[in-house]
Amino acid sequence: MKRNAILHLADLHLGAPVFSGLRNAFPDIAERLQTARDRLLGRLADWILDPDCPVGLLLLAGDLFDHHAPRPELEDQAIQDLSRIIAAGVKVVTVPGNHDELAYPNSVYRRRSWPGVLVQNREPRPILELEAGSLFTQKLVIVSASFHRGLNQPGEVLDPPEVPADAMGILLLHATVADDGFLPEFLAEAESVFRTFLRTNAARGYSYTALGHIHRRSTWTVNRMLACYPGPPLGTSPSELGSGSFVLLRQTNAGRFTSGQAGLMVESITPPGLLPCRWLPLEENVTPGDRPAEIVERIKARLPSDNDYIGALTLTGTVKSRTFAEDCQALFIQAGLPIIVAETRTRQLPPLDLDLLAKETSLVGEWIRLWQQWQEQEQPDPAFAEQVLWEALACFGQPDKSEEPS
Ligand SMILES: [Mn+2]
Repeated sequence: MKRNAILHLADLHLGAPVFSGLRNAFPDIAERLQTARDRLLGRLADWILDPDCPVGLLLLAGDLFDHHAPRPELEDQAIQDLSRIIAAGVKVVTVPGNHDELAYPNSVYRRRSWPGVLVQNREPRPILELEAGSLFTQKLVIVSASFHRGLNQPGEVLDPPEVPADAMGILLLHATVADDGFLPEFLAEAESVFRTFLRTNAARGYSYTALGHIHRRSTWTVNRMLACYPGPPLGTSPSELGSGSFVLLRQTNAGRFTSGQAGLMVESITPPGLLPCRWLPLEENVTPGDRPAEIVERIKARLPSDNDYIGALTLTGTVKSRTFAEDCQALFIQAGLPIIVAETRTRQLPPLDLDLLAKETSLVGEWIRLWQQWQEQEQPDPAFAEQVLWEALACFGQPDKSEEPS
């Protein structure tokens, strides 16, 4: 197959420790996730080496490593993997990020010669040119810059050069997008990264801004330029699950205008075998009558049949007990179900004074008195009676009087 696509990676954060809650609850699965993350480049290299793989250029938009001086075996492995990719005729361009910054004397990028093109210039300038027909039908120019702590100002705005008229331009940056309304404001504040205005880049004639730094997959079209943060394909924790896919940039049809300039398109792909495990977001609504064991059963019924998922469960609704989430977590561990009760957006009910409610001259009071009589006469299962109570109170709107959990 002709190699006519660009693989745009960013924020792999190799070596970043996986969520400690997962390690405590399911050590084996945590280890599996750690390995899957840390060996991602090796699996990518295997895929890229396949003659059917369309990737002809690999762009690494920063934070390949979680630390500027990663464990030696991680460094060796990454250099080997990238060297294999390059040996297959695929160009590789790496721009350091703020986690794996170039400025440190012991930076991974300074210790020995880094495979492929390493971006070291502080001002944006062309760092790679590919002739027309070698990857895309047009001549391709990659422009990039590397942030140097102490020499560049935090949040420094980049001023990229115009793209030559005869070429297609790609801007490769570890940066925050500074245009109004693109990112939440707190993200665009000063950090040890550049800021870039997508509208400026589009006006300078770029067809694509290959971004890194923001971990949530985002794709924009600005005028006729595309821009994308790929984010990590496999995250470290329930608060960062990862996209589960990779970003491939293709030329759809030479000369035909589609979404981007010169017909570029961003494709999300998940080649088989590349991600040996994945986070699975789960959400469950809880009512005060629910017991943790029932939640576990309900979740169990919804789980996929494979063994490659790690559930990240968000509980919503109203609970009676402060330890509801912990109790659910303990049951998931006991049942051997790889689910982390990640986030609870539940409210806790205050203790109810039923005798006081029963004295009310209201519909609720009348109902409580009937409910108490029914229990005396029929002796129903107490758990069932309680569920009936909470369902009824929910209908009366009673739980709305509860306090927010502190
Ligand atoms: Mn970063």
